[in-house]
Amino acid sequence: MEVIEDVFGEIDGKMVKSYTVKNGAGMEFTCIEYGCIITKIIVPDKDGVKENVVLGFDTIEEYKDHSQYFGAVIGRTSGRIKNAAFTLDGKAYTLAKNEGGNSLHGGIDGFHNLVWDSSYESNSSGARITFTYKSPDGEEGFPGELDMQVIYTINDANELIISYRGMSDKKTVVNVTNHSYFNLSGNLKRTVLSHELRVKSDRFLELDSSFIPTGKTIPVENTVFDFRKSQEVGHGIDSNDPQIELVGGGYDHPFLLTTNNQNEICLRDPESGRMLQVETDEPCVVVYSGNSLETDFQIRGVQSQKHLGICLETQAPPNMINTPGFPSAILKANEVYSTRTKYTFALIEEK
Ligand code: G6D
Repeated sequence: MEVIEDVFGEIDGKMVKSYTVKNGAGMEFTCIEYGCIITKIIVPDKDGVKENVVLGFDTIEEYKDHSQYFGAVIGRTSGRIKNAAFTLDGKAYTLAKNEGGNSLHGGIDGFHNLVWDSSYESNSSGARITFTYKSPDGEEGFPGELDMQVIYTINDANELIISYRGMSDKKTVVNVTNHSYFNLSGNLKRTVLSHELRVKSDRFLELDSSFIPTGKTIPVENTVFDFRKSQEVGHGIDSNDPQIELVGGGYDHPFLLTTNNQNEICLRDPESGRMLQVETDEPCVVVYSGNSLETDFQIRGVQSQKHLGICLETQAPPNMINTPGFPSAILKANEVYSTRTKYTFALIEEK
């Protein structure tokens, strides 16, 4: 499979490489060493027209100036950690505060804002791009020296498999995800409000005024959070559900998954015929409908706007280190952190 290595740009004097993979089924995938960002995923529509289906830029400067984590790896922890603090084995840790008094998405210099080392392999069945980073003990306030790997594998089934692997010399917390904004219309022709979403989830996590889970789970039954059967993303956006209104008219919520590795999530765009199926070994997916996308810049010539993309951030529920009774994303010293999420791009008619 063809892999094109190139120079994407430079940050603080460090060159940032890009990798573009073209498979035999019409998919083209580009990622860069800065934040392991996925900058482009091109797949065909029902008429064979190949167009990009993620929010992304072609320059480092635009990512620095406008990106809200577009396509980036998120870590050490995804979501928010209340008061940017937690206690582990009786020891209190204070994280970088980058959203009011809380920690968001691993802090100011979280994984999204670092230049990773990289390598790639390619053969007739697929291509694999491996990003590595050694996070020093205490980086952004997190304990332990953490060796992290992020691996993107692309094959001829139009599958993107993202595998995360980490090991720390001290007990710590790790909860990594990818923050791609998907838009299956092709080259951002429309918002995602007419996309249809299905999620295998019976309960979602209530958020507080800082968008941090309260620890209470809410059944999706009879709410606009019920995506057990495919529903338009926009069907609940204007509802007066207090949780929809809280986050600015949309979704920004962790959904607890009822299965793993069984096509937990399906996003479809009937107009283009494109479909994205997602399966994961993670317990939860944060569905974020791009509620806070700004309107004062363009993305490859398209004016940014609210709901221009939807994020499907597979992960452990955020802030669980501070919420007893939930999986807490604790990684013991010298144990392996390992998770995997598969994104399959297909056509609605095919399935
Ligand atoms: C907003 O609350 C949301 C987050 O979930 C999202 O990741 C971020 O925008 C980009 O803060």
